[in-house]
Amino acid sequence: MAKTALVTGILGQDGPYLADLLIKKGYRVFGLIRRYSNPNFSNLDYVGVTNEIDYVEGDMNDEASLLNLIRTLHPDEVYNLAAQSFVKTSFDQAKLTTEVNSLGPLYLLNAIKFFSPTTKFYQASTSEMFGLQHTNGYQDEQTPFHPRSPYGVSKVYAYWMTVNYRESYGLFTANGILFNHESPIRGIQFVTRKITDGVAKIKLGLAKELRLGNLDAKRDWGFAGDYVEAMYLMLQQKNPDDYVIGTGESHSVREFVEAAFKSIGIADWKKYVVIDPQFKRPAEVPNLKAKADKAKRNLNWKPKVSFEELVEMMVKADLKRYGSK
Ligand code: NAP
Ligand code: G4F
Repeated sequence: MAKTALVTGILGQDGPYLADLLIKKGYRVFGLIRRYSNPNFSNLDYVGVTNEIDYVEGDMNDEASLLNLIRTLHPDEVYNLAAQSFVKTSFDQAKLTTEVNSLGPLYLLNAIKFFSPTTKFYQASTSEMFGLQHTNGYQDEQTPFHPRSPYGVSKVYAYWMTVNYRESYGLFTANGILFNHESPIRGIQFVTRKITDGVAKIKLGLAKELRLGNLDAKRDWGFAGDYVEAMYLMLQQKNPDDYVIGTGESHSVREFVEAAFKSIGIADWKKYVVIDPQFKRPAEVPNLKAKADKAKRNLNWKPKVSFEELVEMMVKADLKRYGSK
């Protein structure tokens, strides 16, 4: 019989890439969607899996809907990707962020504990949990947490609950501590997609400027398609564990801007970029750089797409969206 997986956050960025991978591996994929008058399937359409998923309705804020899904589906694997995932918004909507990102995973863990204890659980943890902390300039599984936003704090809670349910009840639960990963279907608010979309518009004469916040922040950016493989691999191991996933390369927002403009033949990007304080945060995470040696060793995982390839892929996709050949 085909293995089954419940994927929350199916309409986001990672959900479609993960669904595609699981379907190719022969899984039946159940995708959790909230109740919408008009759900947006454009990311699933982009990846080409819209019609291959069984959609189930529920909400991370609604415990009963999650309990009922686990009770009735008994999935082999649950990938909890749903979140209020935009860091800047979490400063203004801290309670909502906490409910979705902290209590949502707790509801799923309880549902598994009570109704389906053999279900394996993946929690989408994040490098934002490290915040200011680093170990000789990088972050790995041993680096302590010092979150710098309500988003980061909410994810630390879910991280430890995931560990705690493994230690307390023997559940197969794993945290993927993923560093920033991007793609042509990255949400438009996130800085990479905002830049590639802006650059495409400038190239096509549809915009004159690109307004950004802190250009000095550094991130370890990889390709989402590579990262969902790591999620899958974590649930295929003999023993559950937590893994840092990233490229080991760090670039500033300024470098991303430079590379994106360069890819359309513009060297003097400063003419187009305006610094706008509204895009700065009350507290910043200055520098993220992964040391993913454990994932390489135990999961045999490594990223395939380079920083330059990622920037080019995203700019090209945005140019295509606006109709450029
Ligand atoms: P994303 O594009 O923002 O997608 C998040 C998804 O969560 C959306 O589909 C959204 O549904 C869903 N969601 C939000 N609130 C919900 C609720 N109350 N009930 C049910 N679903 C809800 O995020 P992503 O980039 O794919 O990231 C996936 C996960 O990895 C997130 O948990 C994120 O925090 C974490 N993460 C991401 C990165 C990264 O760089 N991308 C790095 C580390 C960790 P709607 O479509 O209905 O709004
Ligand atoms: O693209 P961002 O909004 O991503 P951020 O805050 O790093 O969070 C993302 O990655 C996390 C993993 O580390 C995930 F957990 C999280 O869910 C999300 O996917 O911002 C990146 C950097 C920040 O330092 C920000 O201050 O870019 C800087 N930035 C500069 N100007 C901007 C802008 N960010 C945004 N969104 N918009 C700007 O105009």
